[in-house]
Amino acid sequence: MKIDEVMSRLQARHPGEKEYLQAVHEVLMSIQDIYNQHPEFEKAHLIERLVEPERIIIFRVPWVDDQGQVQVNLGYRVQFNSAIGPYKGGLRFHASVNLSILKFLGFEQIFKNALTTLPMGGGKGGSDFSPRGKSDAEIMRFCQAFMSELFRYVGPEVDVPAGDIGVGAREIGYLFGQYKKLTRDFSGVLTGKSLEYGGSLIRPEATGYGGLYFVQEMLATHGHSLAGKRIAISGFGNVAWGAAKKATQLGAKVITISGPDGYILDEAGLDDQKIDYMLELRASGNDICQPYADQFPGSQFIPGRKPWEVKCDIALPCATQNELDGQDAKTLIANGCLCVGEISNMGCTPEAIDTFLQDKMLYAPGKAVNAGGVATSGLEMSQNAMHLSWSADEVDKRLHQIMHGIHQQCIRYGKEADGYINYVKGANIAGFMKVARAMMAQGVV
Ligand code: 2IT
Repeated sequence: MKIDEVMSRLQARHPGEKEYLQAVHEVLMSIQDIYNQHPEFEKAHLIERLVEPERIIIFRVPWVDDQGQVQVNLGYRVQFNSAIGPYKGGLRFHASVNLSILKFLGFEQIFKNALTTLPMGGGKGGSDFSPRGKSDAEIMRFCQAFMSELFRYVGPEVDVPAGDIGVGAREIGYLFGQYKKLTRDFSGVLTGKSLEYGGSLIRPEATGYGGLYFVQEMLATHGHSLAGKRIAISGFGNVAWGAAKKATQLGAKVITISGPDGYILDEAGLDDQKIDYMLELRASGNDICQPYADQFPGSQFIPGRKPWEVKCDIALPCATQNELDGQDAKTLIANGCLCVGEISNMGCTPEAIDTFLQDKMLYAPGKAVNAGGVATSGLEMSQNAMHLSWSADEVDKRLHQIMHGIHQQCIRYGKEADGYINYVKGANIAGFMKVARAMMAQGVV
């Protein structure tokens, strides 16, 4: 494989899709050595097939707002790879959504899902619809309009969407209701459902919890634990909430959260009350920093800046792609940061990743660290298929085991001659090898 040739062909075919090209480039860099040891992959043009989605569905989503005006959004589902199971991955509703974003997310999802060991292919979807500032009734009408088209292409053994940014339990409920009405089929077609109709305990917490279980394992390789560590978290949504909750339970001190308007520095650390308040902030659909600072005197709102300038032991990006850049990486290192666990998808820019790897920093990428979310979705699918539900303890135990397994796979494929664990390489190779073998077994399809 010649990476430059693959990339220039891809660039010519998909000009301007920069997040997608970024995600592909990172994986190709990691796998090139092992790929070149398998001439049968090259002969089967495996890479050329892997980098193109099996199918992309794009549709218009017309809906009527509270003023009676007709609105038109775009809806997408990228069915990227089904070599190891039905397409699986979230739906993102955010003004920034476009094909490049969903293709990068879908591509990452293939390897992440492979790492979980559960039978799930990779997919992603969403819309440029922004739930921010919309009424509950508008959100319901939008979700119904979105599913009125999507229902033809999904199903419990075909493609199982879930939440992502802008899609939580409320949206999943409206999407599920419309799917059931149209198909007369009550099935596990979506995950992230509420408990009463087939959801799994621990799914809301799972991305953050799994992230912290993984970070615990990373720290242990250097003889450290979470107790007493200062943690900088970005974001304020479901992922940041779960991460803050588990970090605090494990004895660490979470000193920042952030929103689009800046970040909160709370030197006293988040406690149960503050963590519960994060849920209210998220549900409000407003900016979060000023209300938090007003609610908890002693905390500081630092407008227009990112939390990576704060002196911390551990940094956990929990917001969105490319939220931590090369300069942020240098600042973290200069401030003595020990460990960066990416809980957002592709939270670090390529420059930031290079900086961490050159510095032999404890750094692990989203597709390993945040895989607990989709893994627990996989456990929700299992429970739905068996028509039963597991206790919180049972789900949490399985999640813990899965995260441990992912960490082991990263060591197996990522440990370098000097003992440094390159988690980027480890996660990419482990995920890729499983998918590659499945694709080889299934022929040219
Ligand atoms: O990025 C992700 O892994 C998710 N948004 C969760 C996907 C899922 O199917 O639970």
